[in-house]
Amino acid sequence: MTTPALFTPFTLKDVTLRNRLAVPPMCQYSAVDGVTNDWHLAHYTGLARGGSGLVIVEATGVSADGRITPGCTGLWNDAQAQGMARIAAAIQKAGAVPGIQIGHAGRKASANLPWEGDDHIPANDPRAWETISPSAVAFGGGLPRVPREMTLDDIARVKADFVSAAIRARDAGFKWLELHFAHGYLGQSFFSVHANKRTDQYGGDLAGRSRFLLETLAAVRAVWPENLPLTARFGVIEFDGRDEETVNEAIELARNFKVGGLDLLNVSMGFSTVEANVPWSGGFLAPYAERVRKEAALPVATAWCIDDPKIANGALEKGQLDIVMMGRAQLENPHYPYQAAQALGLENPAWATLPSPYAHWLSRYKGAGKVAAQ
Ligand code: FNR
Ligand code: 536
Repeated sequence: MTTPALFTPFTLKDVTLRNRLAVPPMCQYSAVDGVTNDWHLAHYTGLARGGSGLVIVEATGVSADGRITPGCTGLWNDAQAQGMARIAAAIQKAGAVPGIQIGHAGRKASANLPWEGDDHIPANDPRAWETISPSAVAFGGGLPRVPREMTLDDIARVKADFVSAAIRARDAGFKWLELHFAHGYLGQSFFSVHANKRTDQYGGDLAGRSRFLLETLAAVRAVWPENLPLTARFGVIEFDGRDEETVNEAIELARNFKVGGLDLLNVSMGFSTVEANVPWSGGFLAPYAERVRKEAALPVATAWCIDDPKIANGALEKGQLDIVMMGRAQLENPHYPYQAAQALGLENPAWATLPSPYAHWLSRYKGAGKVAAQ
């Protein structure tokens, strides 16, 4: 049989993924002072040995105030980088490409863990910290705190923090970097008309609202190796009733990302307003990813509710996507890629890329009843 598209390799720059299934970044809220621990090591190793081609480590703060919650990981000091180096090595040993997402949470920072409320920590709580955003406009809902409007010095500082975190990610051994410009955090807030009311060069028209994103990309591109993929996650749509305009602007930004050296866009949603009305259903973001892929000529990935291997494979075969990200399905079952392969008629596709302690025995006894005598 011909290999289903989901299990064909994907090459971007000097990096080849063993298949087109990826683990998207997913916060574990389990770090202390931004430093990873045994939980993260076991979690990411398990996901990588499950067979996905790419494992992207969770949203990692470029600074202490850039974390979403006190349990989020960071990359602003060497202790954090050392922990991350162990994770990158473990992912690679298990045959997946190690990636990491770095970001700043902006006005959604300083929040309680999801299972402890998912809302802002009260400003007078000693665990809280000041939140910053392009404008002094709150997100609302459970995140009502009004952020401080960023000064030009704040903007320069955050860009420099992205650069330092990218250098630490590079030196820790990650081969794929994703800038978190999505989900209503700081990057998305600069782009969003809901969050950005600035009247200076970082607000206003599309060029103004794109400036922080493009300048951050340029600064990171200068330190991230040219031969390794530099990608971003970005919300191209808000589902807020002005979607055509937002998607058209997002495609224009994607073209400029490409000019600025971006290698792939992980197409997501903006989550910049509590008024959003998201049409959840299997693969519902794929048509928007396809538009970016065709109209901006950028490779794309997307996630969100694609847990059926046939839908995933179909989106690839139709040319809508280059990579499919599956989050919750792989939390539920870290061996999901093997089962997806079997569902598509392929048996054990990732054996060859597993580390020897597994690959030797599995391939040796394939078809020999698995208990063959020497
Ligand atoms: C997420 N998501 C997410 N997204 C992101 O860009 N950075 C992150 O750190 C996180 N953290 C996170 C934690 C947890 C526990 C979940 C479930 C989700 C969103 C995630 O990457 C993915 O887009 C969604 O889960 C949708 O994909 P699935 O789960 O429908 O395949
Ligand atoms: C998805 N999430 C994204 C996160 C963290 C938690 C949940 C991230 O990008 N770090 C999500 C965002 C907004 C609304 C619903 C779900």
